Amino acid sequence: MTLVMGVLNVTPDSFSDGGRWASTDAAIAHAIALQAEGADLIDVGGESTRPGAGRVAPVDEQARIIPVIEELSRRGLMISVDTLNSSTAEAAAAAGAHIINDVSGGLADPAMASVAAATGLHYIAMHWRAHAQEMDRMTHYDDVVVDVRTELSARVDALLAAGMSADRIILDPGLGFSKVTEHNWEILARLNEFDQLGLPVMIGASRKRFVASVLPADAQVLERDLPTAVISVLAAQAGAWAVRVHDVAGTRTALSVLARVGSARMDS
Ligand code: PMM
Repeated sequence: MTLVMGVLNVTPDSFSDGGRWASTDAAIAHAIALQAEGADLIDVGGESTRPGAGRVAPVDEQARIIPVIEELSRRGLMISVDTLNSSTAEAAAAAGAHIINDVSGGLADPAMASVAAATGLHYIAMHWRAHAQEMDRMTHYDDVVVDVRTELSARVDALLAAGMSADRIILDPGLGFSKVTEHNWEILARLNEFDQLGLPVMIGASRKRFVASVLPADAQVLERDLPTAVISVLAAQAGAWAVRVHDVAGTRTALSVLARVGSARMDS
């Protein structure tokens, strides 16, 4: 069963929810609502990674997210921490996070691999080439799936060398990160080719720009939730470990269709 990871961006500048959850109490309330809608995991982030976004100092990032993680952990929610910084990963682990979600796969902070290994937590390594300011200039691939796979494999080697056990690593091809629209669709079309790496794979398509390529030009960001839910079903069908989404309720409904068809197939 594919897990549903609900996005909780505790940032004033997140592109898709306008920073509505920027205060601690509002963030906690939103996380609890996401859990009630069926999120298996809450992904708590304090630094926006949208194209062009500036960096946030780790101390500010931690001020935003650590109180949220402490409270959610106290309430028994499963939490991943979306961070590029080893100091934040370490603080989040101490605050009760269960998974480190590093969109740079350890490239942004040279200390991340060893710090993450020492926490003993699971670690999501996403495909990444550069920070948000530069990533749209780094979109050359000979074959996007082969190249992303090769670059992820190098990250796995670095994580293993830093002492992380393979059974704690989850991979993510990084839709929208240093990818033009067609790259993202091609990765989705060929998701099964990531099976060769022998590790769980998760997908984050939610509300990204490439998703809008199936919508009218004047569509609003929230209209991306329907195509996102379809992508989540396709990813689940391809065996994805998890999907990272803003619209948890819609994703749950979409995945229920897949589950019903699957059980009807087994019964027949
Ligand atoms: N995308 C964003 C942030 N974190 N983490 C993983 N593992 N995979 C993703 O695709 C991913 C991520 C950017 O989206 P947001 O700004 O809506 O949070």
